Amino acid sequence: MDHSTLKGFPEGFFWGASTSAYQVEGAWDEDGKGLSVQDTKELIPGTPDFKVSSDHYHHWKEDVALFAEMGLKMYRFSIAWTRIIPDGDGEVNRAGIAFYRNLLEELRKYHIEPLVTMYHFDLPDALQKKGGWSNRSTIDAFVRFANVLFEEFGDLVTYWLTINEENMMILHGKAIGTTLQEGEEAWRDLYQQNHHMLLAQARVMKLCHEKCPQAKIGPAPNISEVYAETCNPKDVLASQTFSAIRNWLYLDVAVYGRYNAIASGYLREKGYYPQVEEGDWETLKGANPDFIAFNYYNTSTVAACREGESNVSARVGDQQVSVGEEGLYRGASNPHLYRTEFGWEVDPIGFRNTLDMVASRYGLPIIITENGLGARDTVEEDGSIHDPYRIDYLRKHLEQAELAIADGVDLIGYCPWSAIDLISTHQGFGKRYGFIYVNREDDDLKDLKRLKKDSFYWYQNVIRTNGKEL
Ligand code: BGP
Repeated sequence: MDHSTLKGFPEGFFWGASTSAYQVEGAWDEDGKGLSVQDTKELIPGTPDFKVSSDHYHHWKEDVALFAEMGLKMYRFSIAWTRIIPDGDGEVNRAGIAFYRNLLEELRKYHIEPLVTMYHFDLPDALQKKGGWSNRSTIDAFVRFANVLFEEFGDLVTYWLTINEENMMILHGKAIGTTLQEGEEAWRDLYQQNHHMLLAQARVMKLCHEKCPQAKIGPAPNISEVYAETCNPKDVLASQTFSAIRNWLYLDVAVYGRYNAIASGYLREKGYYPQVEEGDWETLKGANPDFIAFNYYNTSTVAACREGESNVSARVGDQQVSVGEEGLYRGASNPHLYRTEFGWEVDPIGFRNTLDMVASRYGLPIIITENGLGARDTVEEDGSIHDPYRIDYLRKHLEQAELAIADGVDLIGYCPWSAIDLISTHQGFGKRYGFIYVNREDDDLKDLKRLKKDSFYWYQNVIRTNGKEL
């Protein structure tokens, strides 16, 4: 809809930025930290390990000062489970607690609201060796870990996120490290893992409300509008099916405590429906999230399968991962969108569509926890970094966010990916997302110096003007 006037961004809007522990911290085995699945997984050839990452563990003070200079009102980061409980369910590591307390106090010093993800792709390897999320006892381990977080940091954290991109961990289990298997057995197992994560999430949300009544907690999946390639009803059906499997399976459980009907039909048809134990539905219904957080990079476009062809990526354009299912949907390209140098489609209006859709379905406040452009940056001789392509991407998405607010979406925060350069999940350090450049390459750690990109100054002004100047 067109709006005669825009409301602008609300007072107190959380202008933020995001990172995750294993992609930014480094210090992979320091101060008692245990190994996570990210430390032990087989690396994609040509990509670096996560031993040093951006070395934030040793630069956190300097980094937070830069976040404050940029004007951040919120910083979304994750706590490494393996720093707090190195083997996942044993002794608590005081050095890990101290690191995050210091970080949180530093953020508070600058009036930056922390938004803490409890688990971002880095399951303790010791738990993985016992079956990881396939093993129901991992639910108890996660609840225990969350309990430690509420007790140790409850005085410093108001906004919590449970699990980052659970849907991507299921749909791209091999790339993210959730599974090593392939084929039907892998899918059956992944949907059982999913059920366990959903239960773990629900129990942690309930625990949060009991232990920290002033706190707010939400899920953090990756959500995107799924377009039908044409208005052929068969293509529309395919897009609805894929959206149920990709989006609503996760959010419907998080908010309503029930499996989405179409996703259930799919799971039953394929023989992937998980084992549900007595009391599970009650547990799922007890979650009651306070807000929805989601990551948004792009949309998907699908069509009905034709002659058995099938290829669609849940993150369309990401050439490394491509899935599709015969009899359900196949990938289609969208002629209205352009792609980044890494092949990701860019769809700012799709962002508004997705915001509108999530707001209409769930009626909860929304925080965007990731959105951004991965690109190769060049440092000029004088140390400046001109990244107009990143500014352009973010500006276009913020314009759409403002329109979504006018549409009626209760958007309370925007945390683009990423606050500072870090390692991509599977495409190395050269694929940069940050407002702050970190001087290292994939195979050369250099001096890890921090440099402000043009986008740093641009975002600083956006925040200063509360989004009036984009
Ligand atoms: C999301 C993850 C992040 C981040 C981002 C960018 O899926 O939550 O951890 O990495 O995508 O993706 P990539 O690093 O693959 O470019």
